[in-house]
Amino acid sequence: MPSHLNDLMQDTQPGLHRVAKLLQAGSLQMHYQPIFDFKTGNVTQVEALARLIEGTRVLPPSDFLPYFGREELFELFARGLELAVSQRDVWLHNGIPLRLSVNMPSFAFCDDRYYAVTRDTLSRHRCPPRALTLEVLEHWDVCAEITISNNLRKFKELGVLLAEDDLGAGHSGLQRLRELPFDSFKIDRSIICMADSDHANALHFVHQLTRLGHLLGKTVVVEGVESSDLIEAIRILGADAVQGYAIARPMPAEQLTAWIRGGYTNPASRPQTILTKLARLLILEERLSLMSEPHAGKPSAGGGAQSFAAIFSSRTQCQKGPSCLEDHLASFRAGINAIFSENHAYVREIDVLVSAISRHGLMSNHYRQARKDLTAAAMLIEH
Ligand code: G
Ligand code: MN
Repeated sequence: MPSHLNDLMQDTQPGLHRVAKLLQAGSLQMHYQPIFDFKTGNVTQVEALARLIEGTRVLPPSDFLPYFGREELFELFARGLELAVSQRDVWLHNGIPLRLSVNMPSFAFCDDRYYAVTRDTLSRHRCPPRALTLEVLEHWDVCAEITISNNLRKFKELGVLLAEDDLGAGHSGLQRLRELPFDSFKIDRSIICMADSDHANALHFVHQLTRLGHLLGKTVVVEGVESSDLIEAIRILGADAVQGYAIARPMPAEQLTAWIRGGYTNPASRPQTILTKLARLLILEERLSLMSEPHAGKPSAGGGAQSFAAIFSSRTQCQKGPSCLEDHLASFRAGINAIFSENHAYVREIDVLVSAISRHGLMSNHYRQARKDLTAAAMLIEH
């Protein structure tokens, strides 16, 4: 064995022993993070997240998951589910009905024990299966495709909901989303990371992934949301729910009870910022683009202005020829004015933006640059 592997084994064995003992000794505690549902304007669901208690320390999953093998992971799931489902009972008796999300490794679909323990835990607590969402993170290639889909079907028949977790990160890809009957997916926080300055890019992902999810009949949750204006932007873009520090961090059950009782103010009533303006602009773009489908996005080969105008006027419902384009652009401009209305500060940028559309189309670099300039101007004024 190479020496670095030898070192690793020596390092991980005591680690495994320590955390596995904690798990067996009942030191598992679940923390709960609220998921805010836009439709009801309430927290209707919480994600249960595992913590191991070691003395006064609360160990997060990153401190123990790397040491766990199949057996420990199953134990963690079984115990965690039991704790979460019992806690749901307690909340229910206290007049707080909450649905649960529990994380489950994808190889659960090739290990019958996961199905059995889920069925038994739910029935022991008389918990309706639809009150439980199992969030599945992909580490596939663990067993045959056929085994995965058969087992997945068993969970579906039981009636629990299935979510693809961390969509867009690591192994959580679009192929599985297309193939497997997930009820929902969670857009990974890396997708909405606002560290780079191209906010439009992040919002495009949320918007289009949400549209994709809805077209496929799935519910879309955005996770890792760290600011309240981003919550509002995500609402504008049409996602169903959000989760993240901007709402609340994961917390122990009693704390969550108090937090819910304290009442959570609807984040949709926050002031408008550049992110919410940008989200509204993306919706306007979408509308304009649908008016000119299927060609509006294509950069024009010849004279840009003419081709974009021609596309509009060639639409059968467009009786008025080129003036139809003018009508659409006028209402687009009115929409932008309403979004960026403060003291007419952006007249020049808005002019450039609208003319970039009529001359080069919505998907052109000219338009993207004009949108960047408008955003930059708006940010300057905001700060
Ligand atoms: O990937 P999963 O759905 O299991 O996400 C839950 C994890 O993400 C938890 O470990 C939680 O602590 C973490 N988390 C939750 N909200 C946020 C957030 O707003 N920002 C960051 N960086 N992490 C978060
Ligand atoms: Mn999860």
